[in-house]
Amino acid sequence: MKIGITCYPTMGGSGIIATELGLKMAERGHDVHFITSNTPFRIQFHRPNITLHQVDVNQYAVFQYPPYDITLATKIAEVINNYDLDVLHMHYAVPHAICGILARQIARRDVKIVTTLHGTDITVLGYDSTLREAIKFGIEESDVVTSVSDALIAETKQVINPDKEIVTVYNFINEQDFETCDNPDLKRIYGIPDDYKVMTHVSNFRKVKRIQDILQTFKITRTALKAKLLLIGDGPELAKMRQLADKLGIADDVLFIGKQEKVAPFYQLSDLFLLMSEKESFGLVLLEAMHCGVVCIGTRAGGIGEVISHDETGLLVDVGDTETASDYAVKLLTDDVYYKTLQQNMLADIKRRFASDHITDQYEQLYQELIDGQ
Ligand code: GMT
Repeated sequence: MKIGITCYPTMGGSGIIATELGLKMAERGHDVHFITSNTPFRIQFHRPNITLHQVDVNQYAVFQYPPYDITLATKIAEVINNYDLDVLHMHYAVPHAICGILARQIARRDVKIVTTLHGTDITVLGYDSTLREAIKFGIEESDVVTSVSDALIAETKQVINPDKEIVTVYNFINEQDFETCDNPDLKRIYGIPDDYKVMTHVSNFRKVKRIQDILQTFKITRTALKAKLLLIGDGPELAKMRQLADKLGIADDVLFIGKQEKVAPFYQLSDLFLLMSEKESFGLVLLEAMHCGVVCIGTRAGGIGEVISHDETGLLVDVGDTETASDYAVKLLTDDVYYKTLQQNMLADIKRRFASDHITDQYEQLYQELIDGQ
């Protein structure tokens, strides 16, 4: 198959999924074309059946805003025609699905469009009346629409109500990048004493991640045991959260690590991972942490409850419930038998439900059925 992929190529979960899926498809012998504003950050070396097409948006005085969407659609149309694409896989309904639909019209070719909903296009933009109809159009005009969780499908129906069936295809990770192993050296490099437990969070520090709840949970947990909190990533809330760590009197035990290209070593030195978001369609970081053997506490928001089964493969709390989160943290970090039970269940469960080959099979079948006209 000849597959075109458009995503935001920076370090977000949607860009990671789009890139890893493209790499898996290329491994299976398909021709993969990334049509993006930058090289997807996980593609660091050349592979024969992957072609990168960069979208350069020119700025002209006549435009108040650079026309990214139209330039992208034009580029996609060019790639459709030059490489005779069979399928376009667009990540995000706006703008990418709409750019794909426009590109198909510009190219005047019957290329099939698969759109994956990742969350923000529904859970944030879907509530914006200036975009809702465009999102609906992008969904309805795609040939197949997938969502990264059942919860996101439910919210899409409630907010957008499109006349379109949406199927859940869960996220996956490249297993080789997230192996379970100890990393005592890194613990030492960061000055973390051996007898300290390590709690970790990774995100883009958007408001929806509720980093304040992670700090609060840590503050309570820390009264019961020796622990450090690693906060990895950068984003709009970072400066405020540094101030909050000071205000809560926990700054000495909170390490703001910043944005990291390779996060696996940080999971490998962690004992617990926290994701306390108020909106989260899936939570790819949970899968990453779990693969490295770290048991997670998440909120009952969006699709987190589809990744973690409460009291079986991890623990869930209501959004904002930092008291229960810290009770759970103390239990996990002091009861080794309980920790190991959840860890074993978790490792078996993710292998069964989120294996990269299993998820790639599902996308490959969707592409093939579209091409075969089923
Ligand atoms: O979480 C973010 O803010 C980044 C965002 C993105 O565009 O990459 O992540 C979304 O897509 C990921 C991949 O499907 C999901 O794992 C994240 O849960 C989802 N984020 C939200 O729903 C807030």
